[in-house]
Amino acid sequence: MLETLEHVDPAFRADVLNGLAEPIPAIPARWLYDRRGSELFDEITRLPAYYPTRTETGMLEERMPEIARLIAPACAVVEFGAGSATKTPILLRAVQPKAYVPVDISGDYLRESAEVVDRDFPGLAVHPVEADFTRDMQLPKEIDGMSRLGFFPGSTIGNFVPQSATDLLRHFRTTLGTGAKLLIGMDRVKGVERLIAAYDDPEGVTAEFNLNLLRRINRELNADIPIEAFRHQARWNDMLGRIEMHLVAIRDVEFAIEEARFVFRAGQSIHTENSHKYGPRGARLLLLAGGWTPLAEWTDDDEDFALILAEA
Ligand code: AVI
Repeated sequence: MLETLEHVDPAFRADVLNGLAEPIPAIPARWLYDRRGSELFDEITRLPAYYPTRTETGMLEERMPEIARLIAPACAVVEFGAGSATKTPILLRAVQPKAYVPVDISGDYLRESAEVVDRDFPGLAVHPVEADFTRDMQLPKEIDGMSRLGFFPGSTIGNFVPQSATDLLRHFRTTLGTGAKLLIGMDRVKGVERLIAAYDDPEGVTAEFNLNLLRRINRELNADIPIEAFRHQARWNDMLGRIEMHLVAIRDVEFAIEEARFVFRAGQSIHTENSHKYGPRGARLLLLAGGWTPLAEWTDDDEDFALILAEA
């Protein structure tokens, strides 16, 4: 029988083995996004309880003429992330840049979405960059000298703890240069019930998204974690202003990952994601600490989500 051995990312292995050995076990959220994880996240964005994507897209549609007036003239749009099939075209149609630079670590996904933009926007130069945007990176020389707009939608900034979020914003500033602008989406603080529902939906898609991390560990790292011994939990951490996703052991459980053995007591958890929520002051302060001066801010009628335009 022919077995296909999946390529093991050494960084994944190190993050899982080190993270589970910590006094408070935790695995960085970026490992939630294998192919299945990305499909499940896509499904999450369409759930009735998950308001951020719907709200931000609606705001982009409604407020774009006004946003575009403040952005002009942006010759190059640099998107941190591969670009969403719905949000990116709204921005590109309104801003009409000369160049579009999506930056993403996942080459396949990046190329697929860049091809769609290339097809739908004839005359726009598309320069995809396969890179981890949290690390040092080089923008294509074709956009040298062009005025730049960074685009970071989806409240992805919320998945970084404030210290890393500030580092990331500073890094965007260095990458884009002085005088650049940044359009960023940030989820607002709101009632705990709605937040919990958004991260623990009745359909169970977010639970599946979280548990998929254990399936990935079993498959890629030759582990034997009994998936049914863990359950998904979304917690609101009021002190730190964030939703946390955990995988909680529902009974005492022992498992092996390669040669390492782990024991979890019932009730112990693996912390898998943070999603920080910001009030208006907090959001602006974060941008300022990251080297960006807020210029304008838009929210929906319920003030669930904010889009902020800032300048370097
Ligand atoms: C990608 N990120 C902005 C999502 C969020 O809302 O923090 C990830 C997510 N996790 C569970 N649901 C959505």
